[in-house]
Amino acid sequence: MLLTEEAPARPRTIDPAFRRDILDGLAREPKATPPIWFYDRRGSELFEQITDLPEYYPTRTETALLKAHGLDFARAVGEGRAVVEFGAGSSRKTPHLLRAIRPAAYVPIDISGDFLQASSAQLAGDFPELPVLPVVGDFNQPLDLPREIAGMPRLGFFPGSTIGNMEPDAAVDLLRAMRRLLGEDAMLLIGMDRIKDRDRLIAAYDDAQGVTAAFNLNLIERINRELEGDLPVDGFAHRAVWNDEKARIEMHLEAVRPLHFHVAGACFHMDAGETIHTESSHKYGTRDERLLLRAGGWEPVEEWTDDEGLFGLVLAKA
Ligand code: AVI
Repeated sequence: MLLTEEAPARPRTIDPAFRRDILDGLAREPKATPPIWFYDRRGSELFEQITDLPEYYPTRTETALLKAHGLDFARAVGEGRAVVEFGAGSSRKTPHLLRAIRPAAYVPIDISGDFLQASSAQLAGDFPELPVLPVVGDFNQPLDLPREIAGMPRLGFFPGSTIGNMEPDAAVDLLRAMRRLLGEDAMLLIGMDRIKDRDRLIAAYDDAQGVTAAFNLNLIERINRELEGDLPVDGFAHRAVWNDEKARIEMHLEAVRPLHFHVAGACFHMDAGETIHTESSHKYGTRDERLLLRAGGWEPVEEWTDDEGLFGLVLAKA
């Protein structure tokens, strides 16, 4: 049962937030741009391909955990909650959770209206009794939940270790905002990628087929297309680096020669070897996970992980 309002028409003009973030990011020392801008249509397709790569263990491992522990979730969470998924994307993992806990409603939140409509329609077909109430929006900004779930206890679902793409301060702010949005009796099921062998981590972000490189370089093409840029795509190389001090994989676009280019009328220069830092993907020890959740106002109650301890699914309560 898909309950939705018509999606607003997509603006054809330059997105002012994209323009501002890219111009600010390129003017910064060192250059750094927020990872949200990877996800245009092409970027979202490339990300879907990444999730199937042999080197990219997170999606496969988390999906196996969701499939294996349905009875545990049902016991720990109970039936009749409204599931609110943050950044629902293609929602490929969600059916395993919905089947296990039989919620009273499902509220997927995503910034991409097209993607959300398609995946919500698919889920509504697979779960005909379940009210599916999509919300188009940025979950980093204040949001309203649909009136239909007023009074229902909620379970927030934030899979994929998307929390890891945020700086620790921003991650804490988001967890607090989720706590406020979901209310007093809420629970949160969150995927958190674990610290592990450095080579395995780097391979996951620099795969042999070059899909992650294409995903990173697509940002250059998007800037050229949408912001009147003239960055030479062959002037940049994809780099994935493990930053041990900050326990994170960093993706960079490195200038392979001195570069001069323009974006939205502004001129930029890069020396050979200089980089644009395009994404951080933080990884967590078990203690880090608990500390982060507590700082965000959540008390961890249970955790499931795979045999190798690659990835954790943590259940927390408000
Ligand atoms: C979406 N996010 C959790 C992915 C990650 O693993 O940090 C994005 C990604 N970047 C490169 N590969 C995947």
